[in-house]
Amino acid sequence: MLNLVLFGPPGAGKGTQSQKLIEKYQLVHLSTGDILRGEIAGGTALGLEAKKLMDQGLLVPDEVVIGMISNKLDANPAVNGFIFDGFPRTVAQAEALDNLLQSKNTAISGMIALEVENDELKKRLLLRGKDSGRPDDQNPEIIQKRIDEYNNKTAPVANHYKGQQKYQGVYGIGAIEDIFNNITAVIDQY
Ligand code: B4P
Repeated sequence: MLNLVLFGPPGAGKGTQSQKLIEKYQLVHLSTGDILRGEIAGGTALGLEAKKLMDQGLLVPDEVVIGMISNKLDANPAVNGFIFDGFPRTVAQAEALDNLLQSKNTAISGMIALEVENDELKKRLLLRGKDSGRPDDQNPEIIQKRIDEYNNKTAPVANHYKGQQKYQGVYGIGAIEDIFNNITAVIDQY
C-alpha cells in the first residue's frame, strides 16, 4: 500500500496536487477539510460545530477529525492506499493515525511537505476566495489566523515524520505540473 501524507500550510497546494496524485496512483483521497465542508453542507450537528471554528480560522478538535478519519479507513478496506490531505494537523492526530494504520497492518509510506512562503499563500487564498464561496478564504485576518494555527500547532507534525525518516520537502511555488513531477519523483523512490 502507498499511504501518503500531503503536508503544508493553508493554500500550499495540497488539495490541488492530491487531485492529480489520486489519478496517477489510484489512491483514496481523504481530505479532512472536504469532509468537514460536506458535514457543513449537510447541516449536521458536527458540521454546525465545525463551521464556527473554521470560519474563525481555527482547527476543529482532534477527537472530531480522528473519528472522521477512522470511519473513512473502515469504509475503504481494500485499496491501493490513501492520500491524507490536511490531516494530521496536530501531533496528537499524527500519533492517532499511526495507531489506526498499525491496527490495519499498514503504515505511512512518507510525508511530502509543500514549501510556500506566506505572501504567496495569502495571495492564493484571497484569489480562491473570490469565487470559492469559502468564508475562510475571504478575509485577510482569518487567513493570517489559519497561518498562525499552522505555525503553532501543525508545523511540529513535520518533526514526527522526520523522526521516522519519512519527511521530504518539495518547493511549492511554480507551475502545478512541475511541482507534481517533483512530487512523483519522490514517491517513485518509495
Ligand atoms: P483545508 O480544506 O485543508 O484547507 P487548506 O489548507 O486551505 O487547503 P489546501 O492547502 O488544500 O488548498 P490548495 O493549496 O489546494 O482546511 C480548511 C479548514 O478545515 C482548516 O482551517 C480547519 O479549520 C479545518 N480542518 C481541516 N482539517 C483539519 C484537521 N485535520 N484538524 C483540525 N481542523 C481541520 O489551494 C489553494 C489555492 O492555491 C487554490 O486556489 C489553488 O488553485 C491555488 N494553487 C495551488 N497550487 C498552486 C500553484 N502551484 N501556483 C498557484 N496557485 C496554486
